[in-house]
Amino acid sequence: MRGLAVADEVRVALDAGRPVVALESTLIAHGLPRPRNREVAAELETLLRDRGVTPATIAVIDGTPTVGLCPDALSAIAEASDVAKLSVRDLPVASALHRTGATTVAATSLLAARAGIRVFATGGLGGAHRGWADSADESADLVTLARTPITVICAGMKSILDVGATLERLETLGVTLLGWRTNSFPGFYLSRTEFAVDWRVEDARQVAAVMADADTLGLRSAVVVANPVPEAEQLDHDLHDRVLAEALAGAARRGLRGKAVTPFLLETFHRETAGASLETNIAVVRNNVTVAAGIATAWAAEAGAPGVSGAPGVNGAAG
Ligand code: PSU
Ligand code: MN
Repeated sequence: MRGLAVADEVRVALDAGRPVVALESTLIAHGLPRPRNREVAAELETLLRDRGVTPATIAVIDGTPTVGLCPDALSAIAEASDVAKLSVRDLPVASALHRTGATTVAATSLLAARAGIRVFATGGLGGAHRGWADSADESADLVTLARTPITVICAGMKSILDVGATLERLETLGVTLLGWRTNSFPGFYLSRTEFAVDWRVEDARQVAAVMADADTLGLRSAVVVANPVPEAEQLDHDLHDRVLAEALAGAARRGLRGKAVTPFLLETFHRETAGASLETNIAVVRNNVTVAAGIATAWAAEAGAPGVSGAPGVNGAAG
């Protein structure tokens, strides 16, 4: 793989021990409809800058894994109709064939960690799909989080997945799970699910302390911070349940497989809720980015002066 390109402002911030938050591009290219996606991409970066945090949106541009996109690159990812969806296994191909693509939670986590970034905000994680026992459809997000030292702030995972099975897999894989001011695992469009979280944190300093102690213990796995969308912004429960049934039936009818499944389900949701799920989705991401800004700031304070950053033996740093 050719070298990672790290934007100057990101490199400068990391070297100075200032807070940086990674952002994902599949969410932009395949998770949100055009042209709203481009506006949201810019808004998320502004939310971070307003809090004194440097944004690092990650994608592969003409074959170069890029950490921190310039406005043109962000537009290319948001506006082109044929942007590839890149998980970890796709990265060397996109690189070798000089392709442009958006990175999933898995690929974004890997590239962020390589660049020395420890905090990443997204909407929802990929996970075990409903019917996973037959289809074996489990997102590579899970195994990647098992071996990548990054803190991911998300609103859980969408109910298009088998949430219970995904939580079991996260436990098996040794991914640390924290509820952000909640005892209930959040349900992305909905603020709560029937599932409990074992550990609840109240503030960013507690998360930074968990990260520091994970490093001290030599763990190389991710910390997932599950942050519920505020109740006032969640999707109507009945609408949610009806559209979910329709979306799942539609995917089954079309016999969708592999990486086409998640974008199809998301698009169906946005269409069938007449945009209500889109507004909730955007609220979810904004909310996660805001919490991530606080955690990155606490982490910068925890990790201390430049040169003693907590990133433990991350291999193949930018070059
Ligand atoms: N969940 C969402 N929105 C998304 C995704 C997940 O609520 O856009 C994207 C993320 O990039 C995630 C990817 O990493 O889908 C998972 O895809 P798959 O299930 O094909 O691994
Ligand atoms: Mn899949």
